[in-house]
Amino acid sequence: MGNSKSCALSKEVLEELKLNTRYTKEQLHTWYQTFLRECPTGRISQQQFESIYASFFPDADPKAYAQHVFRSFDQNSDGTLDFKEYIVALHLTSSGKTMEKLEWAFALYDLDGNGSITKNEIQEIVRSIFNMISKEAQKNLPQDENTPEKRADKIWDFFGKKENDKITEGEFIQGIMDNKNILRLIQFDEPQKVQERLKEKKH
Ligand SMILES: [Ca+2]
Ligand SMILES: [Ca+2]
Repeated sequence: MGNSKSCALSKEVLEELKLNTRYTKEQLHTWYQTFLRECPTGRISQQQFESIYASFFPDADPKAYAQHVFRSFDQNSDGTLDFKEYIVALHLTSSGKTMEKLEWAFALYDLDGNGSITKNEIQEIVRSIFNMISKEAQKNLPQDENTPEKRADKIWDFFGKKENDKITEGEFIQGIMDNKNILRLIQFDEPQKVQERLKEKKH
């Protein structure tokens, strides 16, 4: 007997996702089925999200970073990722346009969501990124960026900011567009790899 709930993806969500991502209706339907199978509640909790990261980075301490990434994906701040938020995250990190990715990076760094980034916020994210890098790999980092503090200083200097200044979203995006070196310093590309592996699972 057919299950009437087997394709409960609402038309609104489907249309919105089709509009904002490059995914087809068929792909979205298929992913939704898998999503529901793995997350029967239709939502990914922060704990589940953290354990996904933990399983991908057994030798690191990805908890803090996973929490920050989770927050940046949880658009309505209800503490869970629903299918829509999940697909937008997948799209952003794997195939989004540069501008979308930079907007997301800004949201990641803007911890309190007040529309500007302080040096403290930079330090906090950079620290969580360092927890993802093995001690061995940290030894190979350039002298002036081999601690979270040094790297945060370097980013701050790139933007030509004084200690208590703030970076607005416009400055953040423009700064990175003007100098791709900053991109390397602010990002950790593993989320993309995580997303890709998740995506493989969904096929
Ligand atoms: Ca949410
Ligand atoms: Ca802020």
